[in-house]
Amino acid sequence: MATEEIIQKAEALRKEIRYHSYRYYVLDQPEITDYEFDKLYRSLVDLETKYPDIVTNDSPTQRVGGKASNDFQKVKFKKPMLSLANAFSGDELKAFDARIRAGLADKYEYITELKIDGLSMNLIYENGRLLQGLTRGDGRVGEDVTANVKTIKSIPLFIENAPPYMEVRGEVYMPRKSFIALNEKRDEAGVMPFANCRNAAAGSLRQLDPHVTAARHLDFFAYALGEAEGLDIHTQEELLKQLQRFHFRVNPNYKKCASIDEVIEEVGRWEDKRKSLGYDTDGMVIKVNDFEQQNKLGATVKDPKWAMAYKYPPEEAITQIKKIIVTMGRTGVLTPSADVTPVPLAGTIVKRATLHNIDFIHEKDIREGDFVTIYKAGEIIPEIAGVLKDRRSGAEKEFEMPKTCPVCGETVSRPEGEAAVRCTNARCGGILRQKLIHFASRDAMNIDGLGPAIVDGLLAYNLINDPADLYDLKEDDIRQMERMGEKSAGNIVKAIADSKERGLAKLLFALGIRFLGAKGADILATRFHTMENIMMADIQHIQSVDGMGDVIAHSVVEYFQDEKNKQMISRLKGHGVVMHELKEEIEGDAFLNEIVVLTGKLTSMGRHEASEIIKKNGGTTQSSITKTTTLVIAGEDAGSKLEKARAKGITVIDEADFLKRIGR
Ligand code: 1X8
Repeated sequence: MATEEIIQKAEALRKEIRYHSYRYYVLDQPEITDYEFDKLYRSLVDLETKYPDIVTNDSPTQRVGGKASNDFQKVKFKKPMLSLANAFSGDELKAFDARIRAGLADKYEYITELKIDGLSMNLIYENGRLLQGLTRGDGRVGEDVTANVKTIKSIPLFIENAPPYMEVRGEVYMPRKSFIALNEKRDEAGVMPFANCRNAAAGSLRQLDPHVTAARHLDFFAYALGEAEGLDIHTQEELLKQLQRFHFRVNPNYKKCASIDEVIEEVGRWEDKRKSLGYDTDGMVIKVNDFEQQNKLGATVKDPKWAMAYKYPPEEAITQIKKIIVTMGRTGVLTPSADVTPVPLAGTIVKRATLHNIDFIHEKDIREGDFVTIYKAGEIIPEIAGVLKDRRSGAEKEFEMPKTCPVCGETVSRPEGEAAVRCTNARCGGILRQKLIHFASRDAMNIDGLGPAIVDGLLAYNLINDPADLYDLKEDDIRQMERMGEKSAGNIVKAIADSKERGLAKLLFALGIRFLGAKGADILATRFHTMENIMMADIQHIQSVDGMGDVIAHSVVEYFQDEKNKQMISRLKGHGVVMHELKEEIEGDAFLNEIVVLTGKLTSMGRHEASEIIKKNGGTTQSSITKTTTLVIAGEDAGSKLEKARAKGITVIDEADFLKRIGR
């Protein structure tokens, strides 16, 4: 049984974790390192595992869990979730303003906010605890997606000093980076990609398994209240500030405007600027600021009369498909894409658009020679929205996937239930080429200079058959390649040798195991420490790790069951490629949890060496002094950083102290 002391300890840990999650996920200003955060989190998990009866529903450990329900319960809203009337021009905004002026005797102000392209959500909090998350549904009745909403890390599960009952409304969305990464994975897996961030967010919220939702990295902006008791708020501006005090993420790009002309100016100011945000917006929302005035204006059955959505025109272009070509990804997937007549779109000249897979082509009935509308998914990836069929001449050509691999000529296969066509020839040069490029890429083994051109050369000269062969290469081998000087050959050999030290996480990612991304590789490395441990782990074991789904677990185990892969790992090991997690290479704790800035010149060693020593002794280094810095090491001629550290009251030590600490 848990004593009162243990219950208190768990509560204190939860409070601390809640605070640091808020710093990290909402403010994007962490005060502690990931390492320290993980330690805190782990202490709570350990305590709750030991005393299961102390687990609370709002514990930060309970974000991903709950049973997969096979339907989403319908729940009626206390206050309907209305939609917004749309405006498409300055004149329509002026007409809106004229209606407001006619409806109000007094002066009024507007607030403009970005319109986030996601899904509206109603979050119900009782005594500060998140009780339910409901989608908008038809506006009167929503769907209960609580288990999935809880996986969104910036949504508080518990709010301090909250009123007894409150509904917070806002938008669940998928950041562009997450969207692009998700679609890349879906393409590789032969699953239909999502057309845009909004569809991806919707699909992710409607998952039956919250683990899947958790892996999708959704986020949330709060901007309104539903039914609420005991809050004394009078304007939208006050509400946004109060929501921030409740630790919600509130989009910072709101502005109070004294007139509709100011509103129109603000709307114009964001038309281009919005494209550089990390998430999709499709317009701006204009609201009368004062709540009493909002009430006075009232609502129609559908929309409030005190607010309006200004919609930006979607950016599209029309172009013609010259040819459909097929390229190969690193797992052997053959991906069709359309070479189009170059056309400017949203700041770049688009020459090619992905077609994903053959099902996508059939669904949209895309043919060579077709005129098509293109747009940029997540503002980046050129996609085909649809075909202009009335512009067909009859000369368009239907496309078929090749029956043989365009690289090696072997028969390709399309696994049942998948949209992807793959080359399964293990010796296919196309797969090997992609594998090698991936292996050497920056987030993998980071082999400087080993790009596609050099890989092509190495393959053409028959110098390598798999990544392990890279470590056998001698300068002379490389020098036989055309246009390869002595110096660059030497540099490549050195860069390859340097890459041996990247550590387990990078190596795992570099292997190109299906579905295992950089983040997943990190998680595995942290959890299992050595390659040997991972190779011995079974599916259940890997699946039990937070962040590892069933699909990744299967894929990892399958990879290491393959004899050829095992042999390659063993050869990599033979070459001295580091096979363990680097963070584990701790020599001492002289700088445990310290965040260190080095400044000035050290006489006994270089900066890089010093920084390695700090890391091996439990610390991390930063290049400049921030709020999180805990220690400054000042060498000779330390300048402004030293002054800054002193002014901030940060501990400063000199080189002699530094050497003493590490026992030299
Ligand atoms: C929808 C949205 C609103 C806001 C932002 N994004 C949206 N998608 C906002 O008010 N900041 S309001 C709204 C609605 O009322 N339907």
